[in-house]
Formats: sequence, C-alpha cells, structure tokens
Amino acid sequence: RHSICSPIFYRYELLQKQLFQLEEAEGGIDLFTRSYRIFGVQRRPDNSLFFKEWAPAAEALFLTGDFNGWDKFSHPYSKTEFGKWELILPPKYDKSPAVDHNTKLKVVVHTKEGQRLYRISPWAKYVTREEKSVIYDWIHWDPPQPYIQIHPRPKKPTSLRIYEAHVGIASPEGKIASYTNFTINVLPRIKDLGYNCIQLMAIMEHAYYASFGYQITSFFAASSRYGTPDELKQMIDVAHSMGILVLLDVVHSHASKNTEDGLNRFDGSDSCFFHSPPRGEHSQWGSRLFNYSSWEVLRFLLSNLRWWMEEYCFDGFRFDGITSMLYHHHGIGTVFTGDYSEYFGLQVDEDSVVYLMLANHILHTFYPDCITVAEDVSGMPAVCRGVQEGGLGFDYRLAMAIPDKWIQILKELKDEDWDIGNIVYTLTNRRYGEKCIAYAESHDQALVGDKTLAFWLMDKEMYTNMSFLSPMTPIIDRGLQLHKMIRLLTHGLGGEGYLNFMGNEFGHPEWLDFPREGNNHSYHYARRQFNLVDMDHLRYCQLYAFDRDMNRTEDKYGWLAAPPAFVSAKHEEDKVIVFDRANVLFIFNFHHIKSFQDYRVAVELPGKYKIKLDSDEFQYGGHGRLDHNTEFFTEAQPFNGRSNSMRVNILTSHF
Ligand SMILES: *[C@@H]1O[C@H](CO)[C@@H](O)[C@H](O)[C@H]1NC(C)=O
Ligand SMILES: *[C@@H]1O[C@H](CO)[C@@H](O)[C@H](O)[C@H]1NC(C)=O
Ligand SMILES: *[C@@H]1O[C@H](CO)[C@@H](O)[C@H](O)[C@H]1NC(C)=O
Ligand SMILES: CC(=O)N[C@H]1CO[C@H](CO)[C@@H](O)[C@@H]1O
Ligand SMILES: CC(=O)N[C@H]1CO[C@H](CO)[C@@H](O)[C@@H]1O
Repeated sequence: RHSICSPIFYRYELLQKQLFQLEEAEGGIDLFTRSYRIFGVQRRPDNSLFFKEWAPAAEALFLTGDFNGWDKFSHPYSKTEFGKWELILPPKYDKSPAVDHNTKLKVVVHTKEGQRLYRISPWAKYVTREEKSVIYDWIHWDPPQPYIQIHPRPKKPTSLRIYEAHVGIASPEGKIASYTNFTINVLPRIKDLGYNCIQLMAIMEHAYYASFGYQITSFFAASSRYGTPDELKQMIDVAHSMGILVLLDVVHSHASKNTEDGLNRFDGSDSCFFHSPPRGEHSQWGSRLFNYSSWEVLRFLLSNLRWWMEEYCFDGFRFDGITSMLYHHHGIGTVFTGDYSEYFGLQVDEDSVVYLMLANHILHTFYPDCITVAEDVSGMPAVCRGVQEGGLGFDYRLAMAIPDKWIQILKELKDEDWDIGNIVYTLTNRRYGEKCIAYAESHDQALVGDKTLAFWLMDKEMYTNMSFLSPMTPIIDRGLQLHKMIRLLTHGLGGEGYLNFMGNEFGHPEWLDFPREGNNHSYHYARRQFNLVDMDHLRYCQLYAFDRDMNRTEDKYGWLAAPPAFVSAKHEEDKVIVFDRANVLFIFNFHHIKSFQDYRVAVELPGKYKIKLDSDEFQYGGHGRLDHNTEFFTEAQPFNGRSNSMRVNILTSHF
C-alpha cells in the first residue's frame, strides 16, 4: 500500500510547489495563464500595437510584413529579461493601428550562427495558406466587428452523450466543409439525435490535413481551412443555443516538427518549447515533445487552454495522447497488464504528470463546470480523481479497450463463438470511482486500414442491398441488428458517458482517408455521406432512428449518470446478457438462431415493466415481433442475485 500511495503524495507535493511558484512569481495564476493577452500581438486602447515573443536562443528579432513592405530590418524587437523580446508600433497618423486587419506578418529571427529565419508567432491567432503555397502565413486578425457570442454555456449534463466530429469531413462532398456548413447542416442533426455534447477534432491549426489534426502547427489558431475564427465562434454559439456543449480535442502531448509554420526551432535552437533531442522527439510520430518543466512552456500551454475557453467559449477538452506524456517510453512497445509497478516508478514522466494536474486544477478552478476527458490507453490509476487527492484531475477517461474488443470480435469470431463473459468483462472492467466514456467506435476505428462497424458487419452488400425496395438479405439483417445491439450494450453497460463518431450513428460505410500523396490527394474517403440517411428508400435512416431513440431513452432514465449496472446474467450458451441500471432492465439475446420463451430474468425493483426501446421494431429495421402493450409483472422469486424476477420472451436478433 505504501508503494502506491507515496508517489501520489509526491505528485501532490510537486503540484503544490508549482502552484506556489506561479502565485509568487507572475502576479498570480490568473494573469500567468492569460498570457495570450500579453504575447504575440495586442492592440492597446490608443491603437498602438504591442508585440512580445519568447525566443531565448535568438540574437535578434525583427517584425516584417505587408505593413512595412516586407522590410526585414526596419522593425527590431528589443530584448528584455529571460529571453523575451518586445516591440511597440505606434498608430498611424490617422490613429488606426499600424498593421491592418487581415494582412500578413512574420517574425524574422537572427540566430547565433548567422542564419535569418522566417517564423510565425507561436501565439498567432489566425494563419492561412495560399492555394499554391506549402507554407502558412501569419495573418493579423483584428476584425472591426468581431462576432460576439450571446448564448451562455449550457448547464453541465449529468449524462454525457458525445458526438465526435470533424468539421472538414462533415459533408458528403469530396472537399473541405466549413464551420458554417457544420452550423447549418450538422448541428440540427446532432440536436435531433439527442447528443448533448460535441467533441471537435482538428480545430487547432495543423499544416498537414492528413494528420487528422494531431500534428499542430499553430496552437492558438482555429484552422482556417474551414473558415474564419468568427465563423467558429458562431458555430459554438449556435450549439450552445441548442443546449449542446462543445469540447475541443486539445493536443498538448506533442507538436508538429515543422519549422517555418510550426513551433519547432522557433528561436533557431532545437530546444526552446521542447526538450532537446533525443528526449524531445517522438520516434513514432516524428513530432516534437514539450519540456513541461520549463516556465515558458507552462505559460504557453496553460494560456492555450484558457484561450480556447475565453475566446471561443469551449466547454472543456479531450486531452489527446496522454499515455505518451505519462511515460518516458511513451507507451511504445509497452503492454499494460494492470500491475501497479507499470504505473509508478522511474518510467513515469513526473513533469508531464504535474503539468496535467496543473491544467486540470486551473481549468476546474476558473471554470467549475469545465469537462476534461483523458485519452489514456495505459489505465493509469487516479487519472480521473481530483488533484487534491493526488489524482490527475480529469472528469472522464475514454474506455479505449471497448472499441478494440468489438473490432476484434467482428474480425475474428463467428457468431456462435462470441465469448459473452469476456464481452461483459470488457464493458465493466473500469476503475472504481473513475468515470469512463464508453464507445463502440470512434474516429480511430474508422481510419484507413480499418473500417466502421457497419462495414465490418455488412461490407460490400452496403453498396447494393440497403434498399427497402428489395428483400433484406441475411448479411444486411444480421448487420442491422448487431449494429444496434452493440451500440446499446456499450451505451448501457460501458461507462458514465457515451461517444459516437460522426456518421456511425446511421451505419456509415467504408473508412476514412485524408488526401495525401499515397492516395493521389483524393477526398473520396475524407467525407461523411449524410446523403445516405436522407434517402427514404435506404435503411440507414432506421439505424439513425434507433440511435436517436437510444439517446432519448437515456435522457429520460439517466442510466449514464447512475451507478454501474448490476449484471444478473451473462449466459455463455444462450448468449444472453441481462443487467439493470437506473431501474431500467436491459436484455440482449445475441444467439444467432435461438429464441427463448418465458425466459426468467432478474430484477431488483418489484412491479410492472414495459418495453421502452426495442431493437426489433420495424422502424429500426427489425422484425416487429414484440407486442409493446405487454405488461410484465415481477414475481417475488429471487434470481441471479436480485430480489425479484419475471418471465419474458427474447427472440434471436436475426434469422
Ligand atoms: C527543460 O527546461 C528546463 C527549464 O528551462 C531546462 O533546465 C532543461 O534543460 C530543459 N530540458 C531539456 C531536456 O531540454
Ligand atoms: C443484393 O445485391 C446484389 C448485387 O446487386 C443483387 O444481385 C441481389 O439480387 C441483391 N439481393 C437482394 C435480395 O436484393
Ligand atoms: C495515382 O495516379 C496515378 C496516375 O494517374 C496512378 O498510376 C496510380 O495508380 C494512382 N494511385 C492511387 C493510389 O490511386
Ligand atoms: C463543402 C460543402 O459541404 N458545401 C456545402 C455547404 O452547404 C451548402 C448548403 O447549405 C451546400 O450548397 C454546399 O455544397
Ligand atoms: C440534447 C438533446 O437533444 N436532448 C434531447 C434528448 O431527448 C429528449 C427526449 O426526446 C429531449 O427532451 C431532449 O431535448
């Protein structure tokens, strides 16, 4: 016990020390973590512009751009303490700012070796790329009439139902869709589907589209591929007006290795924001790793979180790649079995651990309703416990073993070989007192090389046999039924929140692949075919309807917010799973041919039960075999660990 507790106390001490130093040295944490109001470029009340950068290894810094005809020497920054540089541009004679809105800028960095480097400010709020150019430009963004968000953040829901989305692929067309398209075309769908939260990926600017938004080049810039910062603000505002929260998929675990439009070698050195190599390089991702023990890196990253909260009114974050941060080995070639020795010891990167504690502490202090989600495959204990307990302070973690299990089953097992006990184990195996987001598939499972659950289930027949106008084939029948059952089982049993990746709610076929050299820069798979669900003669709308009603049923009964389910049956031979949660009884028959009459199922609460959600309903592509007017009365006969039981007919899901 001692061996587990002492590192947790140690972490807490490190955090306290760090908080104390921040409070002492920089006029308090609030100011320190809002450094985006000091660095980069600021317009002052008199319309002078104040520029500030941290470039410790630089010999000299100049500002150049449209405003001075790209003169490389006319506007030097002056050096201040701790490797910082400042420059003030007085207003023009007409009192307007010296740099116009929507014009280009660059920082020119002179190195000790005599190089002259053109850089984008790490704090740039907007960067764009001209069609023929490969390199992004820093654009001075200071619109005369900025969009003002008017809708307050919705109340934090007790049941989190997350719609994971990517703006650029959110249309059926083979091109990049915009923030405005998303606002007009996708938000109403998300609302109708009953999701109360959107998790937005690929927002922080990434020069390489095919990185799926995970190789960030400009941390403070909302990707200009989809439109302007104001259009993103409007999108979030409209989501809020619908009662939907928006989480940002934030990537603080690493950064793109680009130099001209990324953070790498900003001041000419190979450290600056990052550890110097080899520690500062991720061997598999080919990207740079932050030095979380550096004061200026803490300023940059913590201010980045507050920037997205304050400027765009996000409601929280999904922190990407936590496992890579937590361990010096980054999880590469490591298998986690659950042994405590794997989570504590010299392999743990305490700097990162303290950074994550600090980030969660600051977010939850300034925004008590802020939601943070950790993407950690290792299963480190206490990731979702409060920092005051020595935890990392996240609200939720992604239950990453669940989607892998479903894919493995669909790839490898015949229906009669499904291991019911193992499925239930995977769905319920989570740390006591730490909340999980369950999901059957996220964007990860849809990436090229893999394919969506629907496509695993129905494959090529999705192209030819999804029409109502032709009889249901056995493959389509099985696929439709299992698609719904897998999702409902995951929803009911797998966690305290649920996540769906855009399009999979209606059984999106195929996979995701971004335009890149290897596919001749094709957008064919970088889109979501919402048109399929809108075609009345195709069966996609039935899966959509089930997903919608699954969420609406949850909204009514709140099982995600209830304590974990009580599993009363996991019958290996019958392939039956029965559990209750929030006084809702869930019954699944995964048997490929057998139906059961008068099958006894256990319930805790005595009384009358009725069918509320039935995957066999016609409207969901089922066979309509159950009578929803039936009332089920419990008998005071204890069964399978519950005080009462009753008899039900449970039909095989498919023929
Ligand atoms: C990380 O930053 C600290 C503090 O600035 C510095 O002392 C240390 O050398 C840096 N580490 C590496 C590996 O670059
Ligand atoms: C399924 O699609 C194939 C290929 O188009 C077709 O030959 C077959 O008749 C379809 N089956 C049914 C039952 O419609
Ligand atoms: C890309 O295009 C070239 C020439 O048109 C063709 O030879 C090649 O097979 C294509 N590659 C892919 C992956 O489509
Ligand atoms: C790329 C894309 O999705 N474009 C569409 C945006 O939305 C309008 C309608 O609102 C369509 O006409 C565009 O084709
Ligand atoms: C966020 C959301 O759309 N919630 C809806 C879920 O379903 C219930 C029941 O239909 C609606 O009342 C909620 O508005």
